Amino acid sequence: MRQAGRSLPEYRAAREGTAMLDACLTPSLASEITLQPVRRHDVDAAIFFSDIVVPLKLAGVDVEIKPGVGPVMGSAVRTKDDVARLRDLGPLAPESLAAVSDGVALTVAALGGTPLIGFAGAPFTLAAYLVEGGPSRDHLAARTLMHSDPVTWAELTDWAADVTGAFLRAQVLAGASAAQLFDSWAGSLGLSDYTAHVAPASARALGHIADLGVKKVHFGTGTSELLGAMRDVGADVIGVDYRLHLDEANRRLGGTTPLQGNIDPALLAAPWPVLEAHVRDVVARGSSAPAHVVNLGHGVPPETDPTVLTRIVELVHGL
Ligand code: 1CP
Repeated sequence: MRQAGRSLPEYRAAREGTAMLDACLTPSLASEITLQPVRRHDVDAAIFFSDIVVPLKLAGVDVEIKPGVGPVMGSAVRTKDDVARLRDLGPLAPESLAAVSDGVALTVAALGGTPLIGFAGAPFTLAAYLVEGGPSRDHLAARTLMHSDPVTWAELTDWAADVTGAFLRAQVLAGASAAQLFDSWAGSLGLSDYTAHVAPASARALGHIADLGVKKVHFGTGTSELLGAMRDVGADVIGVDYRLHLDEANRRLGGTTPLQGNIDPALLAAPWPVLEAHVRDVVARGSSAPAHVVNLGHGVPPETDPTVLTRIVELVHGL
């Protein structure tokens, strides 16, 4: 999860000379990069190589992914007129998503039974990039707009929900067996802001795949106070970041919801006995939930030794 591929030398070789978004939209390359960690680590599922801003790009937004920075917009979306211009781009037509559908279909065929997880960014996280113009710490401009012009904010997040929902739907229709919605930056919101100004658009995004029968995972960071609200937008599984123990997350969710998580990425660089004890603890705490998908509590740092990841998978399979 989270730019996981960057720790692999074979990823860096495959990406050499190709801009990130071009790589995402080249089906054979996106498929090859998706398969790399499955081959190397023997994980039980793959996550499609793409990015949460791909549907924005396909809708016509001026966005690129700058190396070492992340998604950067040509201009920030700050005013009612800016949002109107965005909405004029219209929804994302299925034919605009051909490169995504083709990449997924190639990948599913090559995986031969190992499931593929499709994903998309949630409307708040996408709006945070659009309004800020790029990565930011506290998403101040986005949260200002939310309160100073709630109508424009709702128009923006509804547009984002439809664009990202179409991206997710294309992946599932092309063969992805589960769908993950990343609201990575929702942790900068309090519960009342989340419920009033964000949850409706997230429900709208997931609504795009409601008829397709795949399980929906919903993940955010710093969202320990939002877990129930994030489930209630229509998720089947809650992804938990590294800040909250899984037994406590399960308690907060009333013992009803499968969990995904939450090995602390910081410990990937710790001595093996420290990391091993942590992984065992994560698995033990996760066993309190109705089901548990083991993964990281956020992304793999690019400098991670990939052999450590292989060793974690072996350990978890043994458990
Ligand atoms: O992990 C994987 O490789 C799977 C594919 C994947 C996924 C699931 C990529 C490829 N991006 C994402 C999701 C994504 N992208 C999220 C949600 C998950 C999370 O919280 O990290 C977010 C917030 C982004 C935005 C983004 N794209 C960032 C973060 C910037 C910030 O604000 O901190 C970055 C660095 C990117 C670029 C990116 N996306 C993916 C890769 C492999 C890369 C790195 C490109 C490179 O340098 O090679």
